[in-house]
Amino acid sequence: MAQRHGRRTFITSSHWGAMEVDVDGDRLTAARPFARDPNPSKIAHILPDAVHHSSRVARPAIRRAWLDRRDRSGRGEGDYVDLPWDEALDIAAQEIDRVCTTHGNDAIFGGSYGWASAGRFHHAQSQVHRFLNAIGGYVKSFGSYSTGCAQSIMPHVFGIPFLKYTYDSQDSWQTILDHTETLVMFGGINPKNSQVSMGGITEHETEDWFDRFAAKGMQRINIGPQRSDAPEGCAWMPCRPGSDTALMLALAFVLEEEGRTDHAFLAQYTTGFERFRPYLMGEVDGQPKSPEWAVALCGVAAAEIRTLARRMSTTRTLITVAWSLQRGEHGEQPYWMSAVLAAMLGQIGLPGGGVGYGYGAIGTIGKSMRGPRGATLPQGDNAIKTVIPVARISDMLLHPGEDYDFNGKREPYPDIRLVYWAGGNPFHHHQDLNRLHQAWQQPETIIVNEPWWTATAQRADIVFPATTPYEREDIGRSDLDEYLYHMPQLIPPVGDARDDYAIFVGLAERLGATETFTEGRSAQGWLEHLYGELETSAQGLGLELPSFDALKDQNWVKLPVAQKEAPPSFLNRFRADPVGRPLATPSGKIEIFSETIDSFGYADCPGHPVWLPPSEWPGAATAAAPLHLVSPQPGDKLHSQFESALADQAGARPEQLILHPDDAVPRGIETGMLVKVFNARGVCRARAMISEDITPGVVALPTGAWYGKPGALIDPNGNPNVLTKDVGTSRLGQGCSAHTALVEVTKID
Ligand SMILES: Nc1nc2c(c(=O)[nH]1)N[C@H]1C(S)=C(S)[C@@H](COP(=O)(O)OP(=O)(O)OC[C@H]3O[C@@H](n4cnc5c(=O)[nH]c(N)nc54)[C@H](O)[C@@H]3O)O[C@H]1N2
Ligand SMILES: Nc1nc2c(c(=O)[nH]1)N[C@H]1C(S)=C(S)[C@@H](COP(=O)(O)OP(=O)(O)OC[C@H]3O[C@@H](n4cnc5c(=O)[nH]c(N)nc54)[C@H](O)[C@@H]3O)O[C@H]1N2
Ligand SMILES: [Mo]
Repeated sequence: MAQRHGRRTFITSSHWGAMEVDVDGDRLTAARPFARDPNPSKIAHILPDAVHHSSRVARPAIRRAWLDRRDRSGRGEGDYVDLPWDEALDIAAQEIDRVCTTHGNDAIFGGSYGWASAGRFHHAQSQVHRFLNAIGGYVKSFGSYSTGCAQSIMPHVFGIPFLKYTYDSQDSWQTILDHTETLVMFGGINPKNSQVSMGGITEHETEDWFDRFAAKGMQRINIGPQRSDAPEGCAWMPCRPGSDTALMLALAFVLEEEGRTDHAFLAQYTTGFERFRPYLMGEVDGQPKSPEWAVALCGVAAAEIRTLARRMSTTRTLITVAWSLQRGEHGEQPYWMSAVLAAMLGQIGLPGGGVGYGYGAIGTIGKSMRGPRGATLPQGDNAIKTVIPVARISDMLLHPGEDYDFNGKREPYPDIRLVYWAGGNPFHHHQDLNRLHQAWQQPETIIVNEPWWTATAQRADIVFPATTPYEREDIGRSDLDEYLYHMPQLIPPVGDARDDYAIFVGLAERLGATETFTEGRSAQGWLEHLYGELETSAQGLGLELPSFDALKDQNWVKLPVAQKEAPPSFLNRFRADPVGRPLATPSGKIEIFSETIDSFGYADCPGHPVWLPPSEWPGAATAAAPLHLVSPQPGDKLHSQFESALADQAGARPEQLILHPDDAVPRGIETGMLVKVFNARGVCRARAMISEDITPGVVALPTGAWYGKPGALIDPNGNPNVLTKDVGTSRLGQGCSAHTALVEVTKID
């Protein structure tokens, strides 16, 4: 235990910021945000209740039907047998060995998507991936629920991995403040979402930057279904979900019609405008993509579209696009089209102009500092090369051996016999949970490491109780943050919980992979090793870090990596020298038409951006499902984490559903009433909250509630994923389509 004499309050890091935590004996007693944070998240306060909640997994548990007769039916129905660690590890190791020997390692799915906890060493995904690599490999997943679709489409357009574009090429808040005159935010820039950043964020700044933008007189326009998606004071252009591409096309149409397109830029820096223009102007399909055409789709008046297009072409304009826009069917299109629109404006590569993605989605996007990198647990090599798009898990489990398309490739889904999950909660995060529940019956064995009895743990055959970050020692560090933390062990493990590392050491020992997995290091040895890496990386930047022992004493340190003007990004360099510094696309230029994508022959993602209506959106509303459901991230928490403690608070569950008075009044719904939200895929409860700040015809229910018991006719807590649609964004991106869903809402008497 790292408790130093007389010290009962410690600082620790988390995905939502640093926290000051009071400890009394073996209990956390209070937690509050670190005083250095100017705009802290409120998530901290629930920490002691959550860590000591009765929903913690106390001991290794094996589902009785599976233990007795390897019966896969009944997952989710409870009835677990607690076992001592040694016995449970023996059983799990034998089962892993059986599957590897009988079916090969490509019968193990270890994608294990999820956010887990902050802390460099005890990062659950790194641990599970390293372990599975040490025993011969596993089927992994590509991309994320956050940006899976963007990660597939955007490299075709800019020739760079999407996240590299985000972090290495987008303007910093400072550059935006200095240069941008018009900020056009598709899907907003939401400070609620900026609360979190993977690995940690100490000083939350998004709202302060917006205050400065306002003081400078920058025009800030939030385009989307909810006013609250952007800070107060921004103009709001209500727009139907799923319709942004139509609006972007109409803006492009006005530029072209009024002679505002920067053709010199297009000629020098892009390829394929001549293939796109006939579509835009309606020469190929008889339908000009005019504002008058778009109004029926997006709901924005034609005159407003024209005014905005003119403003964008006469001022330094930064187009920003929220990640949510690509989390829906045909999510490739608004992403690609936003780049085409920015190219037509000719400002890509100019400070404060062009297009940027995901500002506000997480708090560190827009920060320009780059601290020392490293302290990442190496995952080893995966001998199995099979990879599925992350959000296609139900398809994979339901259709083994069947071919599917993904970004130009056609491959069969693997035949999965064993699933190992650590650090994620698919029964919170995946779409169409009733379908996932069916798919989840297919594998022979499911093993989960979890601190809490989440909906996913409740559907596993073997559950290993994992510690939380407060029960182990770690290093807290993100290269997008100025701070470095020693995360002390605050309390002993709750119940019989073990660190993920210790769990995997136990399995590796039984499977003859100890040396490969541990490299002879204890957890303490790894911390010192990883810290050494960080020191080396810091030296490369001319920074002196405290010794690890000194950091332990200090608890945290602010590194002198002050925000500075970012070095020129690849787009600035490309603009300065398009011949000498070409993009890594086939043409060396920004691709408005992509021969590569065209060659795939996908009707749902052709060779240039097009308007493709989603299968479910306001334009396809039916009498049975007349309302469009958006399911944003929760403002008061991180996904489903700490849900059991939050749900205990009076009135906290079911989750709140926001709906417009025009939709509430005819249904006799008032604020505070319990409502039923449903469609053909599922039913959940929610508590109504009536607001003028949402577009009529749209309702919003945040993610994060734990999915209830299977077989229940109605999910009591309000998890929107009983309602969402489980289809890929297209054959190209195969991202998740969470924002594509129609529902009906009625009051519950
Ligand atoms: N409808 C809809 N659905 C969505 C989205 C949406 O917009 N709409 N968004 C999607 C997105 S972008 C995301 S990122 C996902 C998020 O989905 P997830 O990342 O799956 O959500 P979390 O609740 O963060 O899950 C992390 C889990 O790890 C556990 N955990 C924490 N620390 C540890 C640890 O040290 N060890 C172990 N073993 N476990 C640990 C937590 O208890 C928790 O159960 O949801 C997706 N789902
Ligand atoms: N507090 C908190 N912050 C978080 C998280 C959390 O769990 N809690 N999760 C983090 C994670 S993992 C991620 S990936 C990011 C996600 O960041 P985002 O993807 O930006 O966030 P969302 O909350 O999913 O969506 C933002 C808004 O987009 C709007 N929207 C939905 N569909 C459309 C559309 O078709 N068009 C337009 N114009 N708008 C649309 C909705 O009104 C929604 O409120 O957030 C991160 N931030
Ligand atoms: Mo995400």
